[in-house]
Amino acid sequence: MEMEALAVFGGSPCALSSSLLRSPTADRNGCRLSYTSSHKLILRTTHHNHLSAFQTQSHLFSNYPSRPHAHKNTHKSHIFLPHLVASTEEVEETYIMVKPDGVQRGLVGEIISRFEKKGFKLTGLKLFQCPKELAEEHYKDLKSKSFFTKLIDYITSGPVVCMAWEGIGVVASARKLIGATNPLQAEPGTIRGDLAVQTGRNVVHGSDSPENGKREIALWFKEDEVCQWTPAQAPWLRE
Ligand code: IDP
Ligand code: MG
Repeated sequence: MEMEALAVFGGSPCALSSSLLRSPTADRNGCRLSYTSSHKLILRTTHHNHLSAFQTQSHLFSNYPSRPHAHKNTHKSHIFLPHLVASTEEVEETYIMVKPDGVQRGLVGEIISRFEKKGFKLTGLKLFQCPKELAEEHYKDLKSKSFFTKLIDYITSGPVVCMAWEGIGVVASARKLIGATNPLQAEPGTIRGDLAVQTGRNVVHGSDSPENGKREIALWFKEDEVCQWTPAQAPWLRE
């Protein structure tokens, strides 16, 4: 559920089988993939800007460290969301995935459209049959949950649509567009609120922190599959 997602923010290194990632080395956006002597690929996240589990009320308003392509304005303003703090200044990346039920139900266009219309920038897109090992790595923080096996079966049951999106505050905003984990509790107007009924068939995934956005994009995309470009509408979206 959304509160659980907040508690798992962190930058712990993860190991994954070399068969999962066809690019032998990749290094983008602070995530480095490298082989060890045992032919494992190691993903190391060097960025530490994240939304940590909040200990005190003062943590409800976070200040992300600047990124090279962040907006120049030095005044940092933030907006408070129920479970995430969205920066109104920092350009972030998030991994969005249409799950197999979304693909089977013909909802791919509808889901992409929600993020496009909002004004975020698509930087990566592919239809992909997810191997079991990758699904387990992606959801490793849920390994102890009773539904873990069912979740892996679900995610690998058919093709998914993998997407990388970029924009100011995109991580928290995408979570708002997606809605609550349980679609029956998701607000109307959100993707899950409008298009799904069950937690186990909730049609879409969205990263739960900027750090996990980077981690997940590096996990699901090869370096050359992510495209940097400038949308023609950019000046009409940002002052
Ligand atoms: P999130 O997708 O809203 O971030 P998480 O708690 O991170 O929610 O759970 C990941 C995914 O695991 C959910 O989207 C859903 O597909 C599945 N899931 C979570 N809780 C349950 C459950 O209680 N039963 C079955 N599946 C679940
Ligand atoms: Mg989650």
